[in-house]
Amino acid sequence: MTTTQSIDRLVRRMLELHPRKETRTVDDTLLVDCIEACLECTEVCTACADISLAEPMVTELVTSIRRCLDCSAVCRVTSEILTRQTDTALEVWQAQVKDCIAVCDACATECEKHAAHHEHHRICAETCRRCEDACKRLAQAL
Ligand code: CU1
Ligand code: CU1
Ligand code: CU1
Ligand code: CU1
Repeated sequence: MTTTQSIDRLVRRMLELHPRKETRTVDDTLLVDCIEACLECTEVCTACADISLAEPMVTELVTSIRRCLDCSAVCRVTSEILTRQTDTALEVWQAQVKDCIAVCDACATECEKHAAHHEHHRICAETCRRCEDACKRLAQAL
């Protein structure tokens, strides 16, 4: 039997299986929320950039494509680095999350400009804002 697990349950389960989970100083929910938001942002920004490439007005979307590609790359790496729990260097987490806040804000700001005429930009901007918020909440706890 195959069961589809929601991504937040899987992320939470894998964190629980870490042998050193008792030594973790960061609240699990903040961590899970941030990893999940980053994974969503990676997916949505990748799709947003790709959809933009196929739009007839693509030359007007160059900046948003660039922002989305940067955002998806940084969010992907953030989700990976936050997933790793063995011998965490907190200063690396802090720097990574700060970078993620910056790219998400830059991407959302650009995609918001196109949100009124493109649904994919509206979804992308909202997803990036959610990720920015989750990263900020985690940053305060680091
Ligand atoms: Cu993020
Ligand atoms: Cu984005
Ligand atoms: Cu976008
Ligand atoms: Cu993003």
